[in-house]
Amino acid sequence: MKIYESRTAPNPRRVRMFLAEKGITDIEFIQLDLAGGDNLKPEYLARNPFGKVPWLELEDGTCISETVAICRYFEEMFPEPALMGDTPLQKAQIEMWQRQCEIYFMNQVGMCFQHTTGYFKDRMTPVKEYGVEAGKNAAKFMSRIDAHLADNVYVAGESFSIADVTLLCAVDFARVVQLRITDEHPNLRRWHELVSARASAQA
Ligand SMILES: N[C@@H](CCC(=O)N[C@@H](CS)C(=O)NCC(=O)O)C(=O)O
Repeated sequence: MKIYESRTAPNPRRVRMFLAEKGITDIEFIQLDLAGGDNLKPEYLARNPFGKVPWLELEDGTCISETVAICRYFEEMFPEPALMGDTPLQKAQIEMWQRQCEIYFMNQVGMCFQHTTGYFKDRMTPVKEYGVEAGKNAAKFMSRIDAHLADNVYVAGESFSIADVTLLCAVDFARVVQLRITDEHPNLRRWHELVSARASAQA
């Protein structure tokens, strides 16, 4: 199996961390230069039409893109430790938090980055005001999740899950747009120290 990715990008880090939690090592990682547009080369678009990393290529050539879809594949193939829930209720709660962290925080951080820095201006039209607004949305989320973490050890409750993976990778990436954990986020800080101490956070 191969994973096409970029070492510094936040979505590939989510997959690497997920795999590290499961102890899956038998994978070849292929690095693409995103700024240089490697991911948009015709030979890659033929296999991964949306051109985003990460994507997984199986031995038979089947390609799976989307971080959570890749994680779902590995969760089904290697169920232990469960990172997407065991019971129907846990599965629903983890998916709920995972999506909230992704949609209302990670994607907002991404839009803030792309639209305020113009990093991908060769392939999109940056709209600065949109980026600034996205940054404000991301900042609001940090306060909301801080309040939630006052009563929860991990994002989805008592157990570490894919929701923590998404939030950690997004919080760490948010530094590129000067969004940082401050004294106004004591619970988020406690959670960040806890999750960053896991070996998988180095993946
Ligand atoms: N929804 C996708 C998002 C993937 C994504 O946006 N990847 C970024 C890197 S973190 C990328 O490939 N950017 C290159 C580009 O947009 O050309 C996922 O969850 O995997």
